[in-house]
Amino acid sequence: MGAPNGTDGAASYDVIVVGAGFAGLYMLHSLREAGWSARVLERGSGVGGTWYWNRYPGARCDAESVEYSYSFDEGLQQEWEWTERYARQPEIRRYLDHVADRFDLRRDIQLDTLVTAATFDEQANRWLVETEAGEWFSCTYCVMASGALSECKDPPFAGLDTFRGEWYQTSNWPEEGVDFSGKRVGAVGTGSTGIQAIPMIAQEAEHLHVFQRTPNFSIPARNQPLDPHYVQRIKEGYAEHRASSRHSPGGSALHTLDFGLPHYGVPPGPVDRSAREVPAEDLRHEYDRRWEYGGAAAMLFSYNDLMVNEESNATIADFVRDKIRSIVTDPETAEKLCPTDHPLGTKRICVDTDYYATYNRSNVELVDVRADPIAEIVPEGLRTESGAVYELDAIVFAIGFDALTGALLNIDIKGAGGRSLRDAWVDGPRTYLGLMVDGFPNLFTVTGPGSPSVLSNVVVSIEQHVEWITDCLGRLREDGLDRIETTAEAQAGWMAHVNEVANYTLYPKANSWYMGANIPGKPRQFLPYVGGVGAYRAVCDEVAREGYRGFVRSAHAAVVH
Ligand code: NA7
Repeated sequence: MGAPNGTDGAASYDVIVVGAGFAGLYMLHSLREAGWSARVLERGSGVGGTWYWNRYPGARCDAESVEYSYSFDEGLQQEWEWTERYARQPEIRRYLDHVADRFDLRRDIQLDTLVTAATFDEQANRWLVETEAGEWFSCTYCVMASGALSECKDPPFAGLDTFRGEWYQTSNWPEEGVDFSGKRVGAVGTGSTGIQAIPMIAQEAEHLHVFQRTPNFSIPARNQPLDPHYVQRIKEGYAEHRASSRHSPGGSALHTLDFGLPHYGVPPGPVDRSAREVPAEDLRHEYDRRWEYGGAAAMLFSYNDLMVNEESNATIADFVRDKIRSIVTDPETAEKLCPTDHPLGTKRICVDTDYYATYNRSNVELVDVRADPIAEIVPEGLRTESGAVYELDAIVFAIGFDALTGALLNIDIKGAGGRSLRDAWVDGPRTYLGLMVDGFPNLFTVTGPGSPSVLSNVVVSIEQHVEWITDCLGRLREDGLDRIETTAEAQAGWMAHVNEVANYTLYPKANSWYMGANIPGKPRQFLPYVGGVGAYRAVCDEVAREGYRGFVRSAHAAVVH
């Protein structure tokens, strides 16, 4: 312990992995299989990452369970039984616990360990990783598997400490749960999280005020228990199915199936046509079919120009607004729930169960805090700028995350020449392929900014990154090398490409967390790579085949102090 000026005394590994979620668990397994010594440092008291922390009522994945799961082990994917079309948080957590046990991962995972700093010692060619408890670890390679949506926003409201009731953050929910019966509850935030939690809290609370700043588009999930025959057919073709997902735009291949869920039929696939060419009646019929099928992918991947042409996008946005008006009985509330400030899909589209219908309940009230912003929290509840006071016994904050960069910048990372990542990214993140940052040798990011990450079925993207990194380290070892870094030119070229592709789409038109717009002062930049999972994989594979184009590989182990 405690050797800030060198590696003496620090526990030494080939690789330190930060985070034990989907990414960290597979990274550890993959590294071990390749013969590396590795240690995973995880701040939670259990494995699971996102799925460890987000235990709020209604927490559920909005990608389908048969696809939102690992594909790297045929035995695992055959033996695990998902019970619902969209898995609930406790089920995903059980799955990740099972994975940790099945592959004997726990002995190399250190829980309750918050990484606070990582410093590259150029001469020793080693990273020194420091934890909050003052422990030190030394490693040749460091992999940040710290999550794209893991750094939650703290409530920024004055007076919170004076509140007489209880308040909760969805992303740090009490393990034992919360009983809202008989309580007057306020919910702040109507993104994917709020939209899942609100219908559940409404069923329990005496009264629920929803404080909405910006309405979001939400599509019905149409969740259901999984039919055993459907699962059996998926499992029979799992290997091919997963291969198709890896080369698809979004990491999902459900639309390639010729069978589907009972009652919902064959998943609707993309239509290779502009929505502008389709007569209004046919459009409505097609969108209706997809609305009934449920889920975001069926809606977003319908006509081929929805995400690049505003006129086309307006056809689907109008359709969803009409649905909202048809579900919500009070016309004024319905209008407040209709998003009008961004094209559909440019903010992360939500997937819900009975979200809009919840506003028909007599114990639920929508408060527009765009028109009358939250001024402060007061002992008895929440006060808006107009002076209105909403009396509350509990407040639930579902106000989002410092996405993609938050978890990385929370660690004091210092690379070559003592340069900090915070300085390097002061104008926004710069990476090569979302995998490495110029000036930070031997430091990898899993699903980092500049990679498909949150714009994909993220488990597919995680597996791709983990396998690419393990192959990369293996090639270094085979070639007698122990250092890899990217170049300023390669990084600039990749960032130009990331921006060019984003600017071709409608995504930059929204004040979304994809753009960093949800964090005051965060530079505006489209953070993930929108070129698609399959295309991105092809680039990464080609880079490796061409001797790691855009990277410099070298040997440093011989340097002795
Ligand atoms: P999101 O999508 O960032 O949503 C956060 C919500 O909280 C959104 O409605 C925000 O309104 C609202 N918010 C944030 N700050 C405030 C303040 N200060 N006052 C009022 N309202 C506020 O986060 P989620 O957790 O729902 O979803 C994140 C992702 O996690 C999700 O897409 C899935 O991939 C999993 P705003 O839009 O900023 O006006």
